Amino acid sequence: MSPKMLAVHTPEVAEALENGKPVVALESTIITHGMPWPGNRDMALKVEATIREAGAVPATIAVLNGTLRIGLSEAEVTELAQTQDAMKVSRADLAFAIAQGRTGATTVAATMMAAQMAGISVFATGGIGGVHRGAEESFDISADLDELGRTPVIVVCAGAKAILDIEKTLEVLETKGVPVVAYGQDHVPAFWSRDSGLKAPLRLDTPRDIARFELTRRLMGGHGGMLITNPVPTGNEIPRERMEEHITEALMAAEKDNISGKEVTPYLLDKIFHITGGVSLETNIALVLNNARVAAAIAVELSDTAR
Ligand code: PSU
Ligand code: MN
Repeated sequence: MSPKMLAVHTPEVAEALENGKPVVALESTIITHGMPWPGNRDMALKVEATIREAGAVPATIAVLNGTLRIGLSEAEVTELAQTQDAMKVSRADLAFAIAQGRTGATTVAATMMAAQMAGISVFATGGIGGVHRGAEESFDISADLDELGRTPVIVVCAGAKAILDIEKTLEVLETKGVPVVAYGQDHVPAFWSRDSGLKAPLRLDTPRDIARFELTRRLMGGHGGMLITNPVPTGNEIPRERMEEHITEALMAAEKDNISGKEVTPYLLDKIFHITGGVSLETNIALVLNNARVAAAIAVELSDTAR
């Protein structure tokens, strides 16, 4: 079986890929484990619409009943958004979910794998996984970082969440040779906030510059992923100091409840959603839409330049 036969594309995505049109991959863990219903479905559909408006084709990726799907219909997005027991599928679980006929939502790592198999080079999400606070004890470091080191896909995010140790996350990315680019500013954004207080290793200001950088990397061969960190729009920002208080509260609750492994990120996100009375969700949706726009613009530039 060839890798292409493992995946089923929607006609829209298949046509776009065949004709070299811009395509943007989207993950699905953000739908099943990152946001509550029905905001999760609204977000997923709005992100797709935003990418179409920007002249690219969205491809939401998930495993449905054992089939790796590159692109979902509106009905499938709606159903997945309501699925309570979807697996959270990362690199370690992707083949398992397919072989076992399971339904699962892909993390950044698994979505990058699927995007590469499908020939999609740009991917938009909210936040990536990273090095958790206290990782020197727990060893909790997301497989997303390893994937960025090995799989040549451009990931557009709003930074790593401040529930993580952003400084250590940047160190690991540097070790793995992943370019971390701040989009339009000097500092790395921190998801809900525009500034993590940390200077970004690299800065680029236009989708064209990012496309040029990527094409140069391709000429060198054997490169992995690239991380574009795009700050949340000013009007939707939650200031860093306020976020820090909420995060401390959520982390204490996680420790009290003995949360570990894959449950950590969804648990913290849910806690923060409740602590902020839902404001964190509005911010989350705004930044994902913003990332979708930038990712689509990069995909458009890449397909123009590659022609
Ligand atoms: N960060 C978010 N929302 C999310 C995730 C991260 O703000 O939904 C999800 C992404 O799918 C990411 C995954 O790839 O969590 C990382 O999980 P882990 O730390 O278990 O690798
Ligand atoms: Mn983890």
